[in-house]
Amino acid sequence: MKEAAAKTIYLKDYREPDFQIERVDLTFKLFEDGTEVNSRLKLKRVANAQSQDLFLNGDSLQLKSLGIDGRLLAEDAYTSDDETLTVFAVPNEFELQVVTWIKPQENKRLEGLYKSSSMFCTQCEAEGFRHITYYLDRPDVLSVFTTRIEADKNKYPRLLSNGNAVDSGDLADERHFVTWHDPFPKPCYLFALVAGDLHCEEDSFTTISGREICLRLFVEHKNADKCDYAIDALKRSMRWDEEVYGREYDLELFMIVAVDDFNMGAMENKGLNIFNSSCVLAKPETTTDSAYLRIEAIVAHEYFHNWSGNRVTCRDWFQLSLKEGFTVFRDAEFSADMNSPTVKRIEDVNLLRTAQFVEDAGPMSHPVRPSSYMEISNFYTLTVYEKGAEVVRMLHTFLGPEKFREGSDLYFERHDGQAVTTDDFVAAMEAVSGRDLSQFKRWYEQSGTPEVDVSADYNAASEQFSLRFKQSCPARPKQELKQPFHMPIAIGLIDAQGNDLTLNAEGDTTTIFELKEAEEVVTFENISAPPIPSLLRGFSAPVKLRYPYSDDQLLFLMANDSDGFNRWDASQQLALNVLQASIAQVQAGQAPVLPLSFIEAMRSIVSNDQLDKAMVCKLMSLPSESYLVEQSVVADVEAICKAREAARKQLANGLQKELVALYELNREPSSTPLDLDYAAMAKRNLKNAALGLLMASGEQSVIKRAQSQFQEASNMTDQFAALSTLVNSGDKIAAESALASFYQQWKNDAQVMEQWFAVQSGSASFADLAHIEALTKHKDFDVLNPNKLRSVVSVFAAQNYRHFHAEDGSAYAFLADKIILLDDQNPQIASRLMTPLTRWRKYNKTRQDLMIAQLQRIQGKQNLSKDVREVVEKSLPAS
Ligand code: B3K
Ligand code: ZN
Repeated sequence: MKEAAAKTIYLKDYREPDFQIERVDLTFKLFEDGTEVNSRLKLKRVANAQSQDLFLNGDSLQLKSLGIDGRLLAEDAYTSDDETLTVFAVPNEFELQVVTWIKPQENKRLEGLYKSSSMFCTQCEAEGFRHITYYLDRPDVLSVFTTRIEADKNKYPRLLSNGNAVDSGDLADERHFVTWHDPFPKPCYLFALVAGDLHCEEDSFTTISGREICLRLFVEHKNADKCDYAIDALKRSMRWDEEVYGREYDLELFMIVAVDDFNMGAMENKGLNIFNSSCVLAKPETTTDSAYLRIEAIVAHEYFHNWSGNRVTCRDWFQLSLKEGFTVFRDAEFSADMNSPTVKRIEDVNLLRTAQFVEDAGPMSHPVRPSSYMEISNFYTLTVYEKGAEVVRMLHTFLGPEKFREGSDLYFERHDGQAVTTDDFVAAMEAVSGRDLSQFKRWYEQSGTPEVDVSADYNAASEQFSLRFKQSCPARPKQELKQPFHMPIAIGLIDAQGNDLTLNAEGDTTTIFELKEAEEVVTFENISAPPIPSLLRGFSAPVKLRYPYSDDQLLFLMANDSDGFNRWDASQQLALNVLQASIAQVQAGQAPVLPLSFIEAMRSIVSNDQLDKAMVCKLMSLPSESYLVEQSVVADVEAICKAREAARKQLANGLQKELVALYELNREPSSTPLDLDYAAMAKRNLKNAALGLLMASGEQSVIKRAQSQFQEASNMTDQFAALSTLVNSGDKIAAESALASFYQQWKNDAQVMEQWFAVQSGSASFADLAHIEALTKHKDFDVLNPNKLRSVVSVFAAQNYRHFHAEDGSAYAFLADKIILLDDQNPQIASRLMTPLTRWRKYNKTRQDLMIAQLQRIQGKQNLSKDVREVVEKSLPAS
């Protein structure tokens, strides 16, 4: 892709395709020096076509021959450049035969067909198929695919593609073939191919209507013992989608393949999901509880796409949130049902606040349905995914579960086999509910995080309690003026004894107020004494809500709110107030001191054995550095790190007795077999949180405790928590010895090694830039493997604030070096690495200048990919 050709694509320019492809027949001949792709497309011109010519997308392809209806085309019948093949004056209906030659072995972009370890695999979303053959590479062209794969029989005994295997056999020269047919019309971004020598773990699932589905998980032979959990999670997902959404699986076979080199988590190709190994492989000795939960969620997410994404797909890539926002909402509800709804909600909101709000306040800010892009890969964002899921959640809140289900049934029924828009999704919800959701649709169109200021007024004489809401939304790039949003605000009122007031005749204690105007008042009648409002329960809208709670009121909410999410939110608000005061103390040159009332509040949390253990973990964890940065106008990195460390130390000292008790109470003998039940996970989590906090005291006794846990652990959760505690202990010798022994034990396990890299890179007390540089030269590091790159470089930039933001700018230059290096090889990953540099506005002038200088250096690179170029251009200050 040449620089000069990069241009902006606009939603307003959307036009239907001139041709549809009724059938695709592909033959892949896989060889060690390249692959021949033979494609036969049955094309039909649509009624209102605008051109006599056919334009097909293609990128880095070597065209070997081109024919129409069996006749080879003369050279003047077509033309091709870097991105398009134009065939002149084609008939209305015809078969196009294209033969291309590609080099998967040299493909480091991990897009199109490429090799990972010894296997061939594909990644086609969003626009990878054009790296395989010439095609109408757009999601609104749906076709029925038949795929024949030919390869060496010994090296590639497994040949997989979408749908069902319909033919297979031997060929000359020790080669063989398998032919696959997928009866469901699909866009080419859902195409997949895998060829390799793989172990197959097989199981089955009986659908609600009694059909037997064959489930197969393919992994490298060395990972044969890491399959069970994902298969189990898949079966749970299949059942849940039947029960909660009435969605049954449609093919006879569902396959997942694990690959080591993958740009993101996983991909929902029809009938043949391809997963990053780290998001599917698991066994107790190597997998932490949080990884188990992540695997469960991702397996479910990709499976759910079979309906929300595959059966009903997107008309164009501006509609990406149609499938992603909806599917994230679906997987979040699934995880909530499988585990703890409150804890899941807390984690999702935390991600939204610490990362999506930041994205929405930065230079890459865009609406859930963007209106333009240069490179669509840059729009697989937290806004499209997570904020998109919040938008679906708000629809769910407005309609209630029954109407929402009716709406989703109608959406699937109306649009099965179609490529549609977010408007179509909302229209289905309008149709079943009779609601007018036109104002609501602003959530898809307007970028930025809305802000809601609330004030209260109590009138004793009339026994009325009023809440005044004012909403606004900051101007964002290309979005100056904002119209008010239509948002659900879940409200409860709590009396002085901590009881919820009944708010209506039905006896509800939470009411949904629908805020629509810029300013509105809601009044509650018959309120005999001033209550404390509990606002935005369950985080009912993705906004920044402000209410002038006193610290005492926050303590009261922490103890009494019947909404678990808001109890946590009150704790976070309180901790934030306390930390902000500590930051100010550091800035004033004083030693930061926590108020006694805060230490006491934490004491009552850690010693409360009535609370859900997972909730205790959440309530006792301080806001992260990233959240403190997000909350600052200009983030003072040193002060934030110092204040947070000092707070942890004071808590560790002040609560030592309780934390030791908590640790002991939640220990299990190491011979106990790993229980993956949520309560058991919460218990381990709480024990390890206690250990981690205790370590902030720096005492030798805690190091000893962590060392024995490290040695005795029989599962990765406990071993890794101990390792992390030691790495962050500040005791270099203890840290290094644990890391060395962990390395010896796990150096042959790629997933564990990623963790080993990450625990170092994220630790400010252990790893400075020199250490990070050494890690990038480690023999187990591979800059072209996205997992390894993320576990060192991204973790360093996102978590190791102190060293990444070193005031000499050395780490900014280090990051820029990596971006420049990767830009030619894997532009999607290079572009993802840009994120920390786009945040320069949050820092002081010295750092701003240093970050901008690196952005300029990146901008100056020859042949910059359009992925990185888009981010650089949008991030640099207007000159
Ligand atoms: N749909 C894929 C993401 C593809 C990203 C392409 N750059 C995974 C998912 O969201 O399920
Ligand atoms: Zn998805």
